Amino acid sequence: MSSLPLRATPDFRAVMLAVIGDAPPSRGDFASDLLAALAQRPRAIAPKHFYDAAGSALFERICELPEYYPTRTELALLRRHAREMAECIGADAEIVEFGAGSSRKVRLLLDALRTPRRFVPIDISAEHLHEAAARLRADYPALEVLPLAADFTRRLTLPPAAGSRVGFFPGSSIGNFDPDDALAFLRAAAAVLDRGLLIGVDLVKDPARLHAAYNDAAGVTAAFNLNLLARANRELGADFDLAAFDHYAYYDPRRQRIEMHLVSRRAQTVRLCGQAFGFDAGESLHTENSYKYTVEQFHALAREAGYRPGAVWVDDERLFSVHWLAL
Ligand code: AVJ
Repeated sequence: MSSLPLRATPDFRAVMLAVIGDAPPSRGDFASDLLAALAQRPRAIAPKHFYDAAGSALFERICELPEYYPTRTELALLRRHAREMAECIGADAEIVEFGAGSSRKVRLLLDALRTPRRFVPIDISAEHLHEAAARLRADYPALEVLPLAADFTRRLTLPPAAGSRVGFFPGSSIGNFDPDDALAFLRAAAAVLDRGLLIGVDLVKDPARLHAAYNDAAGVTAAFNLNLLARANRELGADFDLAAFDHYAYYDPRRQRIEMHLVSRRAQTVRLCGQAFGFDAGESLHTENSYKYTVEQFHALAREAGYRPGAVWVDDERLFSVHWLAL
């Protein structure tokens, strides 16, 4: 067993879930994180809690939006350069995907790889994960697929590798981590990987373009953000009035990050798990950061984490990058 000690707190249940790979991370995590988020100032909660079944479905819709360029740009890079990427990954690899979601992107890699030994998709959304794994098994009957329902931001235990282990972390989900946590994640991943990591990273660009990507005209990103409160109502019996909160997302060029918030439209009191929480008018719950990097900044971070940056693929508009980080 190799383990990825991202947080010092040993969490027996999370470890067992990761080993069994067959149960959702506990609803208790959401309850305790939301209670803690509401008790602190400023209020903030980790974006991983967006991804219940409804949130995962909303995220899939975000990926199709005309304003949301990352998914289609990264897919085009994977399509265009799959052979070079497969060359970096090498033969007989075990691909471990962090936050696999629909597992759509990895198909482009699998099609280009020589004798991939096993695919290990890890996702916090168990239902979503197992549906995607079943579809993959049907389409790749020769491939062993070992889904793990787990929260890879907490701690991760992997079964013994079936081949030379390579990480796949597309979508710029690394952008959800503060730079310190991104470094810790990259280091922890390096400890469980053999050959390296293929990772998608969103690039610094025109703030107006970034703003539009997180403020789409159809309101899907707003629904995705507000689903956090809907989830609390569904799962925890909270009484959030969704019409009393606004989706607010903006780019902070100094910190090179999008911030997403849920802002209270008026003074109100919300009940959750037998406790009452007051919101002032304009008070926010910070729900997500999405950091953007230049290629040079990301290379520096990767080097600090112990990787040797290799090839980097960037689209013509320089919107998005995919990096091979060798070990
Ligand atoms: C999945 C974290 C990469 O930051 O762009 C999309 C999530 N949030 N729209 C991102 C997200 C709002 C997404 N990541």
